[in-house]
Amino acid sequence: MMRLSETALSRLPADVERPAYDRKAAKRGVVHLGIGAFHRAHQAVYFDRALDSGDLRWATTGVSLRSAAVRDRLQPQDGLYGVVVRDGDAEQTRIVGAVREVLVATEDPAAVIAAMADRDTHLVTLTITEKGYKLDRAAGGLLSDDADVAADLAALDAPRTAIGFIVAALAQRRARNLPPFTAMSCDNLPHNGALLRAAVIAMARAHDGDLAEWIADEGAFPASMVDRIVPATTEADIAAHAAQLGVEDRAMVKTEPFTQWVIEDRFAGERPDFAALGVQLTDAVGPWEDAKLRLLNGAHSAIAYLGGLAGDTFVHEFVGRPEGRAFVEKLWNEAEPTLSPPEELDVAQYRRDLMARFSNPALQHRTHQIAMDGSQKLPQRLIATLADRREATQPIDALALAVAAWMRWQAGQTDSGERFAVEDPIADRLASADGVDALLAAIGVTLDPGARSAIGAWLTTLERDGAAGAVRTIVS
Ligand code: CS2
Repeated sequence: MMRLSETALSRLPADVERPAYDRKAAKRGVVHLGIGAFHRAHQAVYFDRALDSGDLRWATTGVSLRSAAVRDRLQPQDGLYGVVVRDGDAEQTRIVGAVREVLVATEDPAAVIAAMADRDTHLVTLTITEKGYKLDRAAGGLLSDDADVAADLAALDAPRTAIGFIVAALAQRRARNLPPFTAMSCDNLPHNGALLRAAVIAMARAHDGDLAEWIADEGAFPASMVDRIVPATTEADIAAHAAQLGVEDRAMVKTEPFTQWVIEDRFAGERPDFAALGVQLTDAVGPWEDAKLRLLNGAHSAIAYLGGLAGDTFVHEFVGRPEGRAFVEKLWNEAEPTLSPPEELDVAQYRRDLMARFSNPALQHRTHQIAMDGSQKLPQRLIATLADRREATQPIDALALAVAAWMRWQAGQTDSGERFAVEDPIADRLASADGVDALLAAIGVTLDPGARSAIGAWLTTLERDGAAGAVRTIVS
């Protein structure tokens, strides 16, 4: 079968949306670090719409920090790929043209720095996942015992971390009298803008105090909240997509209709007309971020561990059971009072929409995918909520069960005895941590004795009755 490419575009079925602009005339204005499925289904679609609107400054250079897999899929396709939006039985495909090229940082770090230091590059966006920031959550600052951080602190000719690349490129821009680009984290971390800024300034300071000061004064690190559910693409998805398109697209992504991007209105220079693209610009991203992390992501992680232990392959299976839905509602009842939601956010409606999004059977969002990297996710998704409730002397039943399920997950075995590998950057440390206190300590968390014993009690129930039993108990 023919591969998707510029020349194959004319063969696609008429109802497949495609770039309406002249791709060759588009200039690169964005470098994106971490070009995984999420970027392709989210930010790249916004930049594609900006190009479609006639503003040709926003083509993207994607960067893979480690693997060549995405480059090897996109390059033979001239950077083109399909975003397949699935909603129950309905499906709509858009071919995105915003990605001009993909660079693999380990192969050619100088090319990555050059792209970022180019005068036409105004935005550097990041989806490098929580662990990519290399932050020591317990002690604060950069991870001092990380080999890549140590290498970048010593020299930046061939950076290994995203933070190192940003500093190296900003140094070049400063040397050439160019303004800094705007660096925008699009990862699910609270205060992601401030975190990125602090990490970049700390790395810069290790090399050049004046550079660090220039970045602090002139740089811009807006916080942003991104939301779209993008499950990993499977071979079956690629085959179904090929049958529909009549050409093969090995870089496709599948997603839901919903998409949201809230950005702190703080830029160092040019930007697309974000408001016209449906992006919300605001002074305060924090309240949006908290609502999303604590309601969407908190429930996601709880579903991943409880559902995964009970044998659910997909999220929609868990919320397809009345007790699964009741559990999620209970978790939200606990989380909601800890929020100070933005005025524009109708939380009751948001919860109804979330439940509908989780229930979308066509997404096939795997519990094991969400379960990954729990040590990086738990603190902001569940632990902070739990700590806030303890502080306010409010009960923590569902939150405690969710945290206990994460702990039970570390044994690497479902309730029916099926073994699986725990995927986490500190998997070894978690495997050897025994009991509630040791597991909390491993992720840099301290909780009061009452909270710890509530978690411990649910851990005992999970061991005795399994996740399905524990969920039945908590909602009865
Ligand atoms: C999920 C998120 O994998 C996960 O941890 O909770 O990727 C989630 O799908 C997105 O944040 C939705 O915007």
